[in-house]
Amino acid sequence: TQLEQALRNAIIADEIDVHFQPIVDLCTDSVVGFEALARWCDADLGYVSPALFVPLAEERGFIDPLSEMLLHKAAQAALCWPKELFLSFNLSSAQLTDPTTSGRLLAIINQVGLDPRRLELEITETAVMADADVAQKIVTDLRAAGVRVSLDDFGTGQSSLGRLRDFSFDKVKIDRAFVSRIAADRASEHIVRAIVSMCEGLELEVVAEGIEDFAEAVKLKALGCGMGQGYFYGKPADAVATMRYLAGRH
Ligand code: G
Ligand code: G
Ligand code: MN
Ligand code: NA
Repeated sequence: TQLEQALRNAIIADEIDVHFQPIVDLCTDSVVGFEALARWCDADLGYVSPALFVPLAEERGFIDPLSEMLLHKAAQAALCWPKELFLSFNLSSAQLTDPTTSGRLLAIINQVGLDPRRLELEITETAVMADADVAQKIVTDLRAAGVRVSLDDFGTGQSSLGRLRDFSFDKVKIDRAFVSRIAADRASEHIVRAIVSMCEGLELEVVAEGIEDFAEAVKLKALGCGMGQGYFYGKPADAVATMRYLAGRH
């Protein structure tokens, strides 16, 4: 297809960029890390969402070169940030079905010189389910190297609770579907309260995604949620704008 060819060309020409969205400590309001998000603006097609081109790359078998190129760029950008800030990077389902993934990702950050303890990988419940044994091995290998692993889009997939029991995660990211309704809807508030309490017991960190206004931030903080992310704190921005954002907060 036209899109597939354009994407292949963009990868070869190194035209896929990576943007960064701040993740903050809700108690202190300070930035603790950034999530890397792929961005592609094609000359002919215009802006193409990663929600479209990431699954396409997976389906056509070139997610590895794409993801590795993005991690390389993201890790290089993270080297310029204060050392205490982490880089959170999304992995897709296909990457979690290949046991060589962990070694290749570790080789990239090693080559760039990023401390593995500053890297966090986001995986979804759906991705874990594709091949649970292989995914388990990848997660174990990464964590043994000091990389942290978070369960992304929590609450929207299937059998989330079983995953928390069987897998060793470091962090849970509450899907913005709950956050966006937290001020208006009691059910979402109860669900978030329960997730936060469960994570406390399991000794997992919690991030609320998609915080868009002050009221949501206040509510999540009151519910004991440790970290937050969303347009209220900052939209995804390129590496240069991210450095400016950091300078502006000091
Ligand atoms: O930024 P947002 O529209 O920007 O992202 C849409 C979706 O694409 C999200 O689910 C996000 O996790 C995913 N995504 C963004 N960048 C990457 C990436 O580098 N790798 C993978 N696997 N998913 C990504
Ligand atoms: O699936 P994942 O959580 O990785 O995707 C993150 C997605 O959420 C990206 O598309 C990102 O641009 C988007 N996003 C981040 N913050 C907000 C927000 O406050 N509101 C909305 N609507 N989307 C957000
Ligand atoms: Mn994510
Ligand atoms: Na998410």
